[in-house]
Amino acid sequence: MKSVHKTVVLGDSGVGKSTLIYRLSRGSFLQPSVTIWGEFQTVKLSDTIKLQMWDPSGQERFRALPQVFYRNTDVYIAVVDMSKGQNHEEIIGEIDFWLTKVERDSSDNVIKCLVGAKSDIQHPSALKTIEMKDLAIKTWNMDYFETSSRNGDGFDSLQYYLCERITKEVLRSQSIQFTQNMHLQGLAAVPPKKSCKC
Ligand SMILES: Nc1nc2c(ncn2[C@@H]2O[C@H](COP(=O)(O)OP(=O)(O)OP(=O)(O)O)[C@@H](O)[C@H]2O)c(=O)[nH]1
Ligand SMILES: [Mg+2]
Repeated sequence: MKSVHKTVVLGDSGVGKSTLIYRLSRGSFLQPSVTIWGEFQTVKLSDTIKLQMWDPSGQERFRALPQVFYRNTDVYIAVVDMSKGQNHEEIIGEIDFWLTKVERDSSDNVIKCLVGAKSDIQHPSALKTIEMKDLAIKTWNMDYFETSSRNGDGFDSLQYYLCERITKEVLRSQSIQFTQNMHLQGLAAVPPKKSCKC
């Protein structure tokens, strides 16, 4: 059973990716420095689930990361900044840019969600939670969570969601593996054909 799941956190510079990873791993807020190129670290989500979290820089000048950074992703978390007050089109444009990087090399079973970060300083004209949920599900078939790395709001729901989805995915792939093994054993049990006597 796979115990470490590659998780890529995506979004423009300053949306709050590194603080989100820090909050997931340590349960607290750290004033980060801008990410240079990309970083990764292992985060223990539960006793059985670890995430290897990849944190690509959102800055324009570091966007040429090799595709290997995004390859074989099990989970991706797309992040938008709720303090900006962006409209539908702006959010779609921003997230689509990042999704094209991961979706090129990810399987249909990848777990994905959208996070509206910095809920503690949400802009008055930011889309409401219900509108964000609707946008996420209709545009990308993703679930939506609102978080604040500053005060920890929304992290319980996000962690619960990730644990539940990953556990289901692990069980699903184990059951496929089990069925394949049974099939192979079944084939092995078939008596060999009698060899030709001539
Ligand atoms: N109020 C508030 N500020 C936040 C929150 N999360 C991040 N910030 C601030 O937003 C800024 C950017 O956060 P980062 O986590 O560095 O953003 P990033 O997406 O990793 O940015 P890059 O590394 O440039 O791609 C920092 O000044 C943080 O202090 C939050 O939940 N609430
Ligand atoms: Mg960063």
